[in-house]
Amino acid sequence: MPFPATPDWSGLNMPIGQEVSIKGLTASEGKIPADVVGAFFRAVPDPQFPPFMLPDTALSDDGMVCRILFNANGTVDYDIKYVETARYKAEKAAGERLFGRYRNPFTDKPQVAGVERTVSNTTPVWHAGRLIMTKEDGPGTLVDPHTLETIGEYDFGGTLRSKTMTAHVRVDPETQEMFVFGYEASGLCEPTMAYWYTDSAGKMVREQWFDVPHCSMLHDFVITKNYAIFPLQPTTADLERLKAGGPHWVHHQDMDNLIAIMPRYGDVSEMRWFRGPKGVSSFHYMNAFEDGEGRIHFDHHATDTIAFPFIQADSGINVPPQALGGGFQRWTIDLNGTSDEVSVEMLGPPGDMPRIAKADEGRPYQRGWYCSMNPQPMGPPVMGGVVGAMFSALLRKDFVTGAISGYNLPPAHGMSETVHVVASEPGHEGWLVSIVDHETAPNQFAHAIWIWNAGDLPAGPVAKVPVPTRLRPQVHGWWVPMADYQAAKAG
Ligand code: V55
Ligand code: FE
Repeated sequence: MPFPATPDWSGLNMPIGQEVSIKGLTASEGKIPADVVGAFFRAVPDPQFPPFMLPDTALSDDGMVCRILFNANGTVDYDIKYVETARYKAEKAAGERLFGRYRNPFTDKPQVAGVERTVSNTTPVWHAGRLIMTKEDGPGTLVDPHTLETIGEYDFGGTLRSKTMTAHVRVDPETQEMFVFGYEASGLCEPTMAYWYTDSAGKMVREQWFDVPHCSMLHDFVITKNYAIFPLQPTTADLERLKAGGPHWVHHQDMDNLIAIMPRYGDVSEMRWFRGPKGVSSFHYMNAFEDGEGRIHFDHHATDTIAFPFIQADSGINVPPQALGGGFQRWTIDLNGTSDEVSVEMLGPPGDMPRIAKADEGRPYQRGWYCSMNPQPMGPPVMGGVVGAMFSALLRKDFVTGAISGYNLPPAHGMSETVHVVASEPGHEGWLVSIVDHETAPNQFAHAIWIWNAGDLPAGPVAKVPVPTRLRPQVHGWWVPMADYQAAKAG
């Protein structure tokens, strides 16, 4: 089945379309640390069928749920299966693509009118022993973590009213409550948002709705010990544009970032609004915390304009990935101050896919890690993933000393987001685990799991485990310790 020869579906992004199960992989170099025992879940976009309307984007590719299981005996099992969403099932039955452009139901074939369009391809969320595959345009999909079979749409035990759920939830490390939001909560392009949280068992505590000034993209959010913070991006949706067959998103270089903040257990009527720099785009937030003097700090990767090439094209913007300005930044709002503007501090070079130790969520923290580009590239980046280029460096930021240290991948290597695994040794910073892709010849790829000591990235990987099958890049991953994985129930 031919796919369009665009970066979304060629090279490393060549669709694979196969459910695979390989048991008993072992390290080819180094040794898997004894702490690394558990399940590394990954959300992998991989389309069943080629699009019938162009341009289109890999963001609409069907979701696959991948599990890399690190066994106590040092072997590793690799499994990947489609997430059987309503959309997946409808297209599988028809034997062809039925859904049209990214987040535009007016371009769908008539027989799927009203069928849920989400592909659950963004983050495998783990909470209270449940695995929920997510995408921000629809409900989550519950998956059995042991069989990887799809159970169905997840509505928090019949309680959730929001039609959408973010792929970026936050779990409090002390209470194990899960904090969640959805935008376009009442329907397509509607300026409504939902905010809810559950108890440690995943039971809904409270869902509230609020109106926003415009229907804005909101890919991620942050919590602190006492607050929930919603960063509205200057990227907006418009129903009339969709009805005319147009794109979901247009980025506005002259529009403010808007930051909404409320007490995380409070009422939406307590929400306050702050303004960030115009036109700046951020997808992923590393962390946020309070400083005890009324200031809230949140750390994220900002670019001077939207990074996605397809949204740039729809917005009359043309800045290739390697030319994007911006960087790793700390934005601060002062709840006791008189200004509604955020202040901006530079923290480090550009990158994305931030990772922290789960225990640091929403608290003052010393260190975080993220993917970046080698500042002295040894050749062009490996092309692939939903943004178009793979990362070639892994960085560690120490917020106490200010130091940044890291590791550059060898030439023709690219990496995805890491997961963090806690170490049992006191004072040890833990381990980072990621898939590394090696372009061994034009359009030929070898893949391996690499593991780093999170406290000593320059030493290079401590173990490499080759995976002898073609892998498509993930969007996000989640680490689940073995005891939690084994204790999980399916439903
Ligand atoms: C992102 C990813 C998505 C999406 C919207 O990383 C934004 C950003 C993989 O799906 O639908
Ligand atoms: Fe994301």
